[in-house]
Formats: sequence, structure tokens, C-alpha cells
Amino acid sequence: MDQLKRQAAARALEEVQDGMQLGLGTGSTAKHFVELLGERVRAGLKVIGVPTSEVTRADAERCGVPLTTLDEIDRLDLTVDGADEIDPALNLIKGGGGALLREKIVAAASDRMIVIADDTKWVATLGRFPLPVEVIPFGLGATRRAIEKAFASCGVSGQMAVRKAKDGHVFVTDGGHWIVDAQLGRIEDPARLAEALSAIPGVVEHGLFIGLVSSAVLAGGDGIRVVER
Ligand code: ABF
Repeated sequence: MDQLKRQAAARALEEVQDGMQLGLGTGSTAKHFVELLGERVRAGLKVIGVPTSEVTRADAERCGVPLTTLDEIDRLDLTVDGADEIDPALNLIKGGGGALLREKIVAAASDRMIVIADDTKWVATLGRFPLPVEVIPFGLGATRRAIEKAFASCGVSGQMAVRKAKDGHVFVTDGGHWIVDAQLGRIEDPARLAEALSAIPGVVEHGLFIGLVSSAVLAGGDGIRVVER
């Protein structure tokens, strides 16, 4: 599996050109991309990156990839990131790694986004993977009720749980927020659900990435498949 992730990362690296400003994703697949990019940088490639998490920042620094912020630069040429699920419209569920907020800010600031994954992430309908919703801890009861209403208005329902870290404490995002994971099963209209969740005041962001991806690089036993939007 790790080999497939690295192959997908290597294929995305072919799209990187000298002088590009890059969004650097989070997760085990995106980490391969950062490592391979680091090799190219050490061989003379000139790029600059914006990391989507503190973990990726540390990885990029270790690999020698120069970094900047979206305060210093306006736009990114390309973001390369992983996903938890990818559907045929190239809509995604992201956030299993907890970095969805910065990932979405970076993706939205990019001219192109390539999602890289092993082909087990490809699904006909989003929703088998629990949908992460990043929330403000204040007023969480009210926010959860509003989320349930949003789900009902979009014809979905399912158990919600505040994400815990490995040590048993509540998982806290890089932005200082919490994540509620919702087991929805099938999301027939992800765009509508995305809109409904975004309208809730206590929701900081959610893991539905709608219309942000330009292409998907999927690595499987049969080789690499590139799907363009
Ligand atoms: C990030 O890492 C997330 O949005 C997604 O949750 C996860 C995918 O991880 P991996 O590449 O390790 O499967 O891209």
C-alpha cells in the first residue's frame, strides 16, 4: 500500500515545474510527495511551499523544501494532497488526519489541486468514511443539534462522536478546535450537505471538498490512473 502511495506521489511530482508555489498536503500519501519533492529541491529545483499542517511543516523542513505562508504570497500554482474518499465527480472526504481546515484554505488558494491516493480511496458515493466536521468547543451541544438538522435536511443521518487522540484526550486541531466524526454511510448530495454545514455558526469547516480538485492520481495493482475533472 505504501508503495502505491509513493507511486501516486511520484506521478504528481511530474506536474511540478521550476518556480512553482506549491500547497503541501498532509497524511501518509502527501508525506511521500514532500519527500520526493525534497529530493528534487536538493538536486536544484526551485519551488516554495505552504504546508497544510504542523506535521507537514516539520517534514518539509526536514526534507529541505523552502516554505512560506499565504500572508507572504497571494496564490499557489498547485496543491498536492491526499484524501479519505474520492468520488467520480472528484469530490472528496478529507480530514481523517485532522488537517481539513488548513487543507481547504490552501486548496482554495490554488490554481490547481491534484489529489493523490491508492485506489482503495475511490468510491461510487461518498460517506462510508466518517465525515469530519471541525467545530468550536463553545456551545458544542447546540452545534451538534444544528448539524443533526443539517443532516436531516439533506436526507442523511448517523452517529456523531467527538474525535479522541491516541492518549484518550479530545483531539485538538492545529487551529485549536475539535472534530466531530459523523458516520453517514451514503451522502447522495455532497454539495448540498457542504452548504448546509457551512451555514452553521459553530462549524469551522467540514471535510467535504466540493469542486476543488482538478485531477486525481490513483495508484493500484494495475498501475496509475489519472482522472481529470
Ligand atoms: C489528509 O490525510 C487528509 O485530508 C486525509 O484525511 C488523509 C489521508 O491520509 P493518507 O494519505 O495517510 O491515507 O490528506
